[in-house]
This record gives sequence, C-alpha cells and structure tokens, in this order.
Amino acid sequence: MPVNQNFPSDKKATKETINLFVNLKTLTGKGIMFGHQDDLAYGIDWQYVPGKSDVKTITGDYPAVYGWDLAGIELALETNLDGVPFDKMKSFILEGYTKGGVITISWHLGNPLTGGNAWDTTNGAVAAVLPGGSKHDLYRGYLDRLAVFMLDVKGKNGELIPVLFRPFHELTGDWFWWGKGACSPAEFKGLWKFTVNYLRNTRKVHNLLYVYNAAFFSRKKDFLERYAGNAYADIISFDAYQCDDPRVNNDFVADVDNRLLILEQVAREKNKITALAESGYETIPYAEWWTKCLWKAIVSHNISYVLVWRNAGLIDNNHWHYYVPKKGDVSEADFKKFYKLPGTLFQKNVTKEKLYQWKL
Ligand code: BMA
Repeated sequence: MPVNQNFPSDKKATKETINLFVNLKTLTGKGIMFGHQDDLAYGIDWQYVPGKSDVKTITGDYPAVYGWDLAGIELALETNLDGVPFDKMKSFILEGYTKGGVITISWHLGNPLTGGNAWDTTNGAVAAVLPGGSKHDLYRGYLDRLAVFMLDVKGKNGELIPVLFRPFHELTGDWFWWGKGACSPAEFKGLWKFTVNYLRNTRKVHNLLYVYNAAFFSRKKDFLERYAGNAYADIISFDAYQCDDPRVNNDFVADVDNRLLILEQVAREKNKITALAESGYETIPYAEWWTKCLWKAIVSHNISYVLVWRNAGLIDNNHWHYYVPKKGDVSEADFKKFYKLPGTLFQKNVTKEKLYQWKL
C-alpha cells in the first residue's frame, strides 16, 4: 500500500490531529502563522487576567499559535519552571483551541541522571534513560506523567486537543542534557524513538504531531544527523534569535534565510511541515525589526509558523525579558504593520480556516 503522504507519522492519530496536519500543509504557502509563548497566562506587567494577551493589546487580535512548556511535569510539580500552574495551562490550551488556534508544547525537562535542570549537561544522561540504562524506569515515569497531561487536554465535546509536541528542542546545540555535546547521534535517535513509541504504543497518546527542532546548522547533513526517521516526525524546524544589533550587521536575516532554504529542501524530500519554532529579539530595541528583519528573513519561504518567546517582563537581576512589544515601545508601530501584512496569520485568520475540520 502506498504511504499516504497526507497522513501524520502516527498511523493512529485522532481525527482532529489528522485534519490539523492536512490543513497546516494546505495553509503553508498561503500565509505564516504568528505564535507567542505563554501568551494567555501572563505578560510584561500582568498575570492571569482572563482574556488578556500582550499580542492582543497591540494588535487587537490573539496569536494563531500558542506555545506552552511542560518542564516540571516529570517531577509531578504543580507549576512549570516559569511558574505557570499546569491546571491553568490546560484551561488556556482549551481557550486557544476553542478560538481555532494551534497549540505547541516544548519540554525543558530536568536531567534524569543528576536531578538538575534541563541545562545540566552532565554527560551520560541520554545513555542512562535508554532501555537497559540506570535511569530508564525513572524516565518511563516522566513519560507517564507527560502522557496523563496530553490525554487530559480536551475540547468541549471531549475530543483530544491536537498538540505540536516539540521535545528535546534545539538538539544541535550544546546547552541541554540531550544536546550535541552530551550524546551521540545514535543515542539521541534512540531517545527520540523510545519516547515516541512509548507515548504512542504504551500510553496510547494519539493527539500529537512531533516537531523535530534544531538550533544552529549549516548543512543538510548536520540538520539530519540526529533525525530518527519519517515515522517519528511531522514538522521540522529550528530556533533562531536576533542577537546582534541589526543596524550593525545583517547576519540574522542572512542566516535564517539560509537555514530555511535547507529546511524547505528537507521538507520537500520528506513531505513534512516546516516552522521557525522559536524566534525573537529580546525587548525589540530596533524600530523596524518586525518588517525589516523577521519578515524579510521568512517572507520568501514556505513555513507554517513563527513563534516568539515569552513576555516575562523583569526577571533575574533586573533584566527585561520579553519578545512582543508593549505600548510605547519603539517597535510597537512596526508590530502593527507586521500584523496587517497579508502574509501574516493571527487568530482571526486561523479561526476562519477551521483547522480541525476535514475540508477536502
Ligand atoms: C528561556 C527563558 C527562561 C525560561 C526558559 C524556559 O528562554 O525564557 O527564563 O525559564 O526559556 O521557558
């Protein structure tokens, strides 16, 4: 039987998950969805205000993609590493889905070998969680808790809410315990396959589209070095932040453009969806960043979405950490301009698309 190219990698995916996969494929090329991490939970100077969103404050509309993170669920904590209670997160997920938006979840899970956080790169953690390893049972327990959460995000009619699940993100970087410096390609692929198989076959989780997510890479070969195979991924992506001052050099635009060319080539060959899964310019201190940098880098590419990171406000050491502008910021007007571009998609656009319904 020929492989149905319009089917997610999970052959038992729920109806809504299949529909989302097919509809995202069709939507790619028509427009790029805009996403924001933790959007409904808090913003620069507020927390848990019903209906509030920093994206909405500036544009009048919500993002199309809502990002959340499950760090801490593995330890049965009540809140994630950024203080968002998991029960509240579930209701925000329902809220975003009910509006017709897309949900994506990352997982900054702690190091199972040491008990440290995701950034504890003590060598050997990946080997330890693989079957036969000293932390394998512990890791199964982590996945059990994650599965309980994924099977408890439900729409109004009881259907499971599809999630773009992005575990072990930035895998070509060397700052997480699953990163390039801390495990071999074979170990990483083993971790990925075990995780997907366990969630699918043992825990019967069928509402996930898997997002393979790199950090830096310069060749297709580097991007694919740790790819576990087409049966284990639906979306391929990478993360890229603006770090240099765009007035000084054009590196961000050139680099993202270049990486997207590689990504698109892989996506065509493997029939996957593409995304810039995390991006942003902290506090956006350049007035035209949205249209002259971000948009310039992505406009000519077929990507499904771009998601900017969280609006935490003032964090450790009095440091401003946010990626969507607030009123009065230098990039406020340009963010509105970005919102109005025919090629960007926010909540109102995707609500009309009815992404969870069968439309062929
Ligand atoms: C980082 C920062 C941290 C946060 C982590 C996980 O980029 O935003 O403050 O804890 O992501 O969300």
